[in-house]
Formats: sequence, C-alpha cells, structure tokens
Amino acid sequence: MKIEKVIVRKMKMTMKSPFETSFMTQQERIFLIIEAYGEKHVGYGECVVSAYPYYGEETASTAFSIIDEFLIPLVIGQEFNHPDEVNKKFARVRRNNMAKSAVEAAIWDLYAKEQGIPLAQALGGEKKEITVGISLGIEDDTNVLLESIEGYLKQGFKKIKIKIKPGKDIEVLRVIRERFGDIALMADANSAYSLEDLPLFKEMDQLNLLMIEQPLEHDDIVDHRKLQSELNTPICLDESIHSYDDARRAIELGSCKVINIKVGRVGGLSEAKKIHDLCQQHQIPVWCGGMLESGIGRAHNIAITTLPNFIIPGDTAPSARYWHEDIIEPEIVMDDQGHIQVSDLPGIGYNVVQDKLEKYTLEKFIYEA
Ligand code: OSB
Ligand code: MG
Repeated sequence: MKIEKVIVRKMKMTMKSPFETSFMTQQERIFLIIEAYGEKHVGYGECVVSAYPYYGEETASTAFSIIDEFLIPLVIGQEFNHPDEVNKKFARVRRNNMAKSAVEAAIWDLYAKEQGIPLAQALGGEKKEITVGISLGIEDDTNVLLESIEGYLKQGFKKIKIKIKPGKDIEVLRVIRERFGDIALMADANSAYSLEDLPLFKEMDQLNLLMIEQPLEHDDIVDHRKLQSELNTPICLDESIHSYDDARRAIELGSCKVINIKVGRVGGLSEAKKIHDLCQQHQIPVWCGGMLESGIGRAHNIAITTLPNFIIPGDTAPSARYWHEDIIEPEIVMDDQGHIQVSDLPGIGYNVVQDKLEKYTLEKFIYEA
C-alpha cells in the first residue's frame, strides 16, 4: 500500500449541549480529520484533540504542527505492508500521541479497504455488536442530571458514567444510587483529587461503584497505587496511560484494576491492540473511552471494541447523543439493549458524507507524494 496523497482538515463542530468536566466546559469541538489516499481508496482518521491543552498536552494547533512538519514526511510516498509499520516509524517522535494516532488510523482504514475487509476484522476483532454506556457531564442542578439519567437508562445505555469534581461528587453519587438502585454506575474525576482526599474515597467505596476513573494526577501511577490499596472499588486509569509500557508498569505496581483505552491517547490502533492483549493476559478488563468524537473517530472506537477483552461497556454513544448531524452515513445508532451493530463493510464501514465534511472544515491542507 502506497500513500499517494494526504489531506488534513481543521474541523469545527458544535455539540447539541455543553459537556462539563472537572477541567473545562466544552460545546464547540475543534479537531482534525486526516484522509490517506492509496491508488483506489481513501482512509479516514480523526485527531481527537480540542482547542485547549487541559485534558492532555496536545491541541488542534500542536497536533497540526507535528503532523505537518514530522508525521506526513514519514508516510507520504511510502509503501507499507501493514499499518503496524506506521507505529514503528512514528516511535522516534516523542509522545504527540493524538497526532500520531490520527495519521495511523487513516492508514488502518485504507489498509482494511484495500484488503476488502472491515477494520474490526483487520484488527482481529470478532464481536458482531458492542455494548455501550454514556458519559454525562457535571450539572449545576442535580435534578437535571437525574432526569437525563432516567432518559438514558430508558434508551438502553448499559453503563452510566458521571463526571465529578470537588463539591460535586459523593452527594450526587448517593442520590443517583438512591433513585436508580443497582445500576452500573461509575465516576470520572479527570485528575481533580489528591491522596489527601482519601476519606472521601473511603466513603465513595461504600457505593458499590463499577470503578473510579482517574481520581489523581494525570501523570501518576504511584499515588494511584496507594489509593487502590485502600479501596475495594477498582481504580481505572485514563490520563496516566499513554503506551504499552505505561500499562505494563501500572499493572506491575497494582495502580489500577481496569484500563480505559483511548486510541488517540495511546498513539493509535496498533498500540491500543497491544495494551488490550497485555491487559487480557493479566485479567485486567478494558473498555474504550471517548473524546466527544465525530462519526469517524467513533467508527474507529467501535472497531477496536470488537476485541474480546473490551468487556466493560465503553463511552462510544451513538451520533445523536452529540450531534444534530454527523459527517458519516448511516449515523451510528444503538438499540434499546445498548448494542451498536458492527458494520460488515470494508474499512470503518461508514460513508463519509463529502458535503458535510466540507461544511465543517475550517481549513484544508493537501500533501502529494
Ligand atoms: O475523561 O473520558 C474522559 C470527554 C472529553 C475528554 C475526556 C473525557 C471525556 C468523556 C466523554 O468522558 C466521553 C465521550 O462521550 O466521548
Ligand atoms: Mg476519563
């Protein structure tokens, strides 16, 4: 497979409603879409950045700069037998995982299309459908959150994840437990706490949560180990895991019992698969996290979730939860049991609608071999 041409688009899409986390509120999504052209097909990848370096250090501008200056020169005009080779080529560039992942994902899609097989199959996945939950932002009024949880449970979502921050945590979780009983419930702190909050986590430990996601610092695995040793509730790491070796070290230390695999955060599908396999060997269940993606990133998430150790419902909710209109066709839909069917069409398995892609494109850059 030769990469004949690459197009990078700076995109802007506005979500139906604002999404509040412990680090910011966002409604406008600024991100990148990559198109990788072979002789006959085009593969798509999404760079799951935002305009701000508040979740991780990358932004749409830094990712564009790394892709433009360093990553495209490593792939343009090059011949690849398999997308795993892209991951190896990019290894010399330190970090910048969301930038790497976007280019690599486009090449994975191109590869699967050239093979005439679904991306899920190219990755070694066997599930025909995946099961998903929903990630809900912080609400000023807890009643608003309760009403929306009620609606999402009726729609069929199999896991409720709420965002927490200091002052908006234990009480909210308690009220949800009281109202909805034994639902699959978890909390994501996005690094808003420290070990000094141990008494708070001890209380949370009484609520039978599925897990607590990334309670402590974004780059920590030592304090998380201390916290995990004090709790029965599994700790799930998100921000702290950027690579196979990060996952290996966190598992070795006992810093978590679950890992959230985000393709962008770990630098691509090849690395995500390696982390999946490692976790499977160590009986660490994984699930696929989300970054408020458009349909393109969402399709990649569905494909990786077909691997067998993605046991816990992920954050890949259907298109309509985020967008008035998505840029793919058909949109991603979920049945009333929280299932999304895996497409059996080649590559990501969804058509990218050209006029919608153009409609949300702020700037477009073309690279030719
Ligand atoms: O920590 O998982 C996170 C969204 C943006 C940045 C970080 C996170 C999230 C989510 C939303 O939880 C997941 C989604 O619905 O895509
Ligand atoms: Mg998270």
